[in-house]
Amino acid sequence: MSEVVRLERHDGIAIVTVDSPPVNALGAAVRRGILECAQTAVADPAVKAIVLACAGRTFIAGADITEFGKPTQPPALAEVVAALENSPKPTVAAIHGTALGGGLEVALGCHFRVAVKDARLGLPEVKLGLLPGAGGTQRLPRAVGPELAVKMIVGGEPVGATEALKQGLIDAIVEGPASGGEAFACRVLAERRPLRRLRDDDSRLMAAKANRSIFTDAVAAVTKRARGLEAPFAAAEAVGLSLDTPFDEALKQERELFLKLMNGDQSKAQRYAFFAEREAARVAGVPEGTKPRKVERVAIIGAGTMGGGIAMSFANAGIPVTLIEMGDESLKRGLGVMRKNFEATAARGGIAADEPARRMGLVTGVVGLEHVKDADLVIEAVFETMAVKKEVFATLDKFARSGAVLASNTSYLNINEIASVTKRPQDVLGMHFFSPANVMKLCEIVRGAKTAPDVLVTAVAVARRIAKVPVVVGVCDGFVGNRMLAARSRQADKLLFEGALPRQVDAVATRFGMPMGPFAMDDLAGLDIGWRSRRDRGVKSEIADALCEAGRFGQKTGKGYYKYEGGSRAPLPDPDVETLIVDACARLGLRRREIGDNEILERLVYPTVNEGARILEEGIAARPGDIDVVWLYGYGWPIYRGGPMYYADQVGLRHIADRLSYYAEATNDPSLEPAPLLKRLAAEGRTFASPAAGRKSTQTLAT
Ligand code: T1G
Repeated sequence: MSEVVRLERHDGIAIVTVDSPPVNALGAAVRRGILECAQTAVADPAVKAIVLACAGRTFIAGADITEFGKPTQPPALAEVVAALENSPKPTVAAIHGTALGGGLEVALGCHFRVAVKDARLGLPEVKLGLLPGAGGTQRLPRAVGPELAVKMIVGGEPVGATEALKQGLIDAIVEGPASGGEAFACRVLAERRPLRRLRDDDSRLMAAKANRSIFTDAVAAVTKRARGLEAPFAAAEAVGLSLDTPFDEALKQERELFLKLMNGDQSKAQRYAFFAEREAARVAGVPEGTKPRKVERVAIIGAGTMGGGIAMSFANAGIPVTLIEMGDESLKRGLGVMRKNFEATAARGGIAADEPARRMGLVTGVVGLEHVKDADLVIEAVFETMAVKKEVFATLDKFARSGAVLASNTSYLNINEIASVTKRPQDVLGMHFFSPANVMKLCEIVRGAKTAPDVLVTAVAVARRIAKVPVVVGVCDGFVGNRMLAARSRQADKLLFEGALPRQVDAVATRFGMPMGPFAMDDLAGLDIGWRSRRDRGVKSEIADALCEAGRFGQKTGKGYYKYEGGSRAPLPDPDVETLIVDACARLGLRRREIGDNEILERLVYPTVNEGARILEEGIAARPGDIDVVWLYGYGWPIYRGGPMYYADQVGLRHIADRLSYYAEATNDPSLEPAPLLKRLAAEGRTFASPAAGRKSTQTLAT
C-alpha cells in the first residue's frame, strides 16, 4: 500500500486520505495511491461509498509542478479521475484548504463534492502558462456553467466554498472535511441519490449552446489584460469545446492544447517564476531554523500616500494597525484617502459593500510617536530625506519597546545610516513598498549591516502575511529594482538625444510586454522628482530639464513627455515635445539618426541585465531569481518572460555581452561595458542560473 495515500473503512464507508506534505500535490506516488485505493474500495463488497480527503493543511493543490518537463510516470491523472467517475459506488471529495488545478479536477471526477466554509476551489493553471489538463475544461462548465468556468479557468481566479455552493460546484458545506464527507456519503446512501457524472450532464451548457455570445463575451471580458500571453486564449479554446465537441474528443483536444503549452517557452518561464518567488522568501545566509519574532501589533508612521497604502495592506489582511501622524490635519486627510480608496474598490465590486467600514475599523489613527510603545513592528513612511528619517528613528529608539522591529520604507536611502542613530541597529531594516502600496505586491526587505537574522525572517513573514512578495536585498543606491531601472532610464534618455522619440521607445517596451514604457512611467511618477534630484546633484539634462522648466511634470500637470486630455491617463504624443527634443539636439550640435526598434529594445533590456549582473557580483541580491522576482512584482516585467536574468539566460549571455560591448563603443558609453560576471559567464558559456555562477556566496549578502 502507498505511504502517501491510506485507505480506512468506517461502517461501509471507505475513507481514502492523501497525506503528502506540503500541499498533497499529485505526484506519481499520489496518483498511484489514489487509483489503487479507489480500485480496492470498489472491489470490496463491504464498501458502500468512497470519500476522498487529505491530511495536512490543504486538499490537493494540483499536479506536482516539479514533475513537469520530465517523462510522465503512470498512472495519468485522467485515469485517476475516470476511476472515481466510473465507480459504481458513490464517490465524495471532501475539501479543505485549497482544491486547485488537478486537485479540483479529481474532485470534479467524483459524483459529489463537499467543502469546509473557508475552502477555496480553482483551476489557476493559466498562471503557470498552462490550462487544466485532466478534464477540468470540460467538467467545470458542466458543473457551474460556461461564464463562471471561463472566469475560473481563463482568468485563473478561485472561488470560496460559499460561492461554490451557490454555483453548484459543491453539494454542501461541512464542518470537518473527512467526517463531513463521511456523513454526506451516508446521506447519499440513505437517500439513494443517483450518481451524477458531470460528463453526462449538459444542462448547464444549454443557454450558451443556443447563444454562443454568452461564452464569447465572458472570454472577451477575462482576456482584456492577457496581452502577449498564450495560455488564456488556449484555455478559452478548450472551454469552448464543451459547447460543441463530444466529451471524449474534447478531452483529447484539451490534452493536445495542454501539452503544447507545457512544452512552450511561456509556461517554462511562468513555472520558473512560481518557484523563484518562493525561493526568494527563503532568506539567504541566515542560520537554518531562524524563527520570526511575534508580530501582533503594527504601527505605521506617516499617513501620506505610502503610509496610507501600507496601512491598507495590513487592513486588507485583517491585521489591526496604528497609523501615526504628527498633526490632526494630516492624519484626518490620510484616513480620508484610505476610506475613499476602500469605497472606490467596493463600488467596483472588488470587495463587499460592508468591507470599507470593517477595514477602516482596523486602523487606529493617532498623533504622536509615543504611540509606538506597544508595537511589535514599526514601519516608517515619512518624508524621503535622511534628516527626517534620522529624527524619527532617534525618537523611535526612545519609545519603541525592546525587541520591536523598526523598518523604514525608504526607496533608496542608506539603512545603515538610519540605523546608526539608534542603540538597536540589529532591529532595524528597510521594508521598501512600491506605490501604490495597497496594490503593488513587491516588498524589498533591505538588510542592514547589523540587521539580526530573525529580524529579516520576521519582515519576510509579515510581508507574506499581507500578501506581498518579499525579496531580501542589500544596501546600495536604489537597492535592486530602482538601481536597475536607473540603468535603463539612462539609456532611454540617451536614445532621445541620438534620434528616437518617446513614443517609439515606449512602443518598443510595451510590445516587449512591459505595462508601460520608460517615458510614460516618468510621466506617471512625476518628472519634478528627477528634476529636484538632478539640481541637488548639480546635474543637467537638456530635455528633461526643459520639460520641467515649462511646467511639464507629467500626468500631475496634464503634460510631460506626453499630453493627457480630458482627465484621461492615456499618453498622447505631443508635437511640442518632439520639437523640443529636436531643438535641444540642434542646440547641442547632435546629429540625429534613425534608430531601429531592435536596437532600442537591446539598449533598454541589456543594460538592465548588466546592472543585475553587477548587483549579483556585489552581493546586493543573493540569487538571479531574486532579481527576477523584483522585476516581475515591482515593475510589471511580463511573467511569460520570467524576469530580466531568466530572459538573459534564454537570449544567451555571450550575445548580450557582445551587443553591450558594441554599444559601449558605438555610443562612447563605458557604462555599457559588460560587467565582469557577465563577461566571465559568457566566456565560459554559462548562465546566471548556473549554480553559484561566480557570485559572492549568499552568506556575504552585501549590506
Ligand atoms: N506542485 C509542487 N509543489 C508545490 C505546488 C505544486 N502544485 N504548490 C505548492 N508547492 C510547494 C511550493 O513550492 C512550496 O514549496 C510549498 O509547496 C508551499 O507552497 C493537471 C497541470 C497551494 C495556494 O497552480 O498556489 O494541476 O518552498 O509557499 O503560500 O490540470 O502553493 O516549501 O519548498 O505557495 O500556503 C495547479 C500552486 C498546478 C497551485 C499554497 N496548481 N500552488 O500557498 O504555500 S498545474 C497550482 C499554490 C495542474 C492539472 C494542472 C500555493 C498554495 P517550498 P506555498 P502557500
